[in-house]
Amino acid sequence: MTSNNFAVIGDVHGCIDEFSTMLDRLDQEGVREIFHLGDLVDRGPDSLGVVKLCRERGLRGVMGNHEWALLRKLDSLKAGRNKDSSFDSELALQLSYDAASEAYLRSLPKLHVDDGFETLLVHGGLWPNLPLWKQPIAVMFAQLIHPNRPGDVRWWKIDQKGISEEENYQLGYRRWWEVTDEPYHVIYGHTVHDEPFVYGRTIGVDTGCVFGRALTAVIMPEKRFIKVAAKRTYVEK
Ligand SMILES: [Mn+2]
Repeated sequence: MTSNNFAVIGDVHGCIDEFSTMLDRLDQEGVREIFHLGDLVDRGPDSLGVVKLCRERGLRGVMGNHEWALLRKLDSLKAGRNKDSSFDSELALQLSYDAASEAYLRSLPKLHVDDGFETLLVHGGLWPNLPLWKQPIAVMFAQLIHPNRPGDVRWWKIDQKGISEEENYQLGYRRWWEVTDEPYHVIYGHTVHDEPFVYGRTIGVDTGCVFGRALTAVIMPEKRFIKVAAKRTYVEK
């Protein structure tokens, strides 16, 4: 039986086994359509296998910061500027031999809006007081954001410069989901939560599969969570 709902899967990061198990589970649920939230690639065992499965299954989704970095790396390699980015060259090289997967990743938008279900998908997060069409590329990176400075992000907890969350708060940064004014439901990944995290109308579904925890999907509009436990710890957090 097919119903009029849809499912959104959190960050897969190359965890092909858990991803295919999840697709089977969602098929059993009879959801109308399955979406992903980006960060399909990198860190885990089979990044391109995951992209291939997305293509074959016709999944739609949004771009994550790891796809963005991978494509930038590929662009650098093609232009003969290998030193532009620290991203794994091996994966970029593999992608360069798979035109269909490259095209699929390049086609991913930074936001997906479903007006019927009043739901928005984004990998990282949003800035308040900014229309969707003005949201920066950094929506793929958002965790702590500066609400008045679109594009200005810091990592949650400890950022790349070793600055604590408390110090970042003193500088005006906030967890994006605490300051969003988006009226639709916002489903996001990127920030690893221990459990699926509902705050206001935001729903975080990255539960750290590649770190040995679980792959999570949410079925909308019921807000029902489906979890597939990680088979093992692929990388240490
Ligand atoms: Mn991410």
